[in-house]
Amino acid sequence: MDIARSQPVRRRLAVCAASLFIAAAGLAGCSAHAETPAIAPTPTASAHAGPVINLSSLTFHPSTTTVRVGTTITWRNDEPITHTVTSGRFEGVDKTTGLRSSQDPDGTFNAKLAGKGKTFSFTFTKPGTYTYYCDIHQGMNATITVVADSASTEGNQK
Ligand SMILES: [Cu+2]
Repeated sequence: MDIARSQPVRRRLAVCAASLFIAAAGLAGCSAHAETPAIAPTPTASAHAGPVINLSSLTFHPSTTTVRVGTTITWRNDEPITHTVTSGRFEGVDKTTGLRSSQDPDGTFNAKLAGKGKTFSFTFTKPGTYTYYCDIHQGMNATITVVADSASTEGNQK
């Protein structure tokens, strides 16, 4: 992949792409787990274990995830190559190839998973939309949506 091409050129396209991801996240939740238990009010300030996102076939699985605030997400590298889990904006994702044209880390998290079985966990303490990517592979682009405690979630609660 040509990192040198990573210029912050197409900001408007990126906004569109991010919106699509959000829409996709909402749709995905409708069918994934019909039997999601009701969300009971939880004691505040205690992080709880959330979904595991797998890194395999040069992709984040799933690429869109919605969790409740306070959830800890774990990423696990399932293949014998190095990936990163890097928060930040990515732009210009090609609809056909899935490859982005640029990336811009924001410093919220940045982990290198150097080989199969390596994991990284991060607890999301503020609602919002968090985009992230693998800074090595331009096709690895994903989004976490963190919703307020009172809202429903579509995450794979363990
Ligand atoms: Cu990668």
